[in-house]
Amino acid sequence: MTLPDLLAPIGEASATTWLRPLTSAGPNDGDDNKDAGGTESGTATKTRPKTKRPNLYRVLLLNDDYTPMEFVILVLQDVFNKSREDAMRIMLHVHQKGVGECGIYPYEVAETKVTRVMDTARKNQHPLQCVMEKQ
Ligand code: TYC
Repeated sequence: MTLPDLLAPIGEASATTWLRPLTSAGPNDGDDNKDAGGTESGTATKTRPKTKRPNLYRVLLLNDDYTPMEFVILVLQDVFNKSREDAMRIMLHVHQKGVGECGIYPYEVAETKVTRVMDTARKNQHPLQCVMEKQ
């Protein structure tokens, strides 16, 4: 299995994920068909309130044959604030599948976590790789 194959299911989320349903528009019900008194008038069209897609990034850990399992678990606990149990589960997932998600964060948080993983791996002479991808 190649890296692109492994990453494929984690690709772009559909744009429709971010469209609010027309029938539940929130506090302002999004119905522009009312006059000042709230009475229905005009043509039956609805508008979607503007929703901004947050710029979130998925931080992924990649498998290799040399980094000790215990080191990966400690990195997941330290950098990603995982419990020992979650860290073990994620490490084993990466070990078996080749890649796994450590978390989803705004750009600068994700970047800092990737840097911390790569720095600590290099200092300890492990080939562990960590990457981020736009969600
Ligand atoms: N495959 C490594 C081993 O057998 C363990 C490992 C797990 C390495 C996860 C990297 O991201 C990783 N020692």
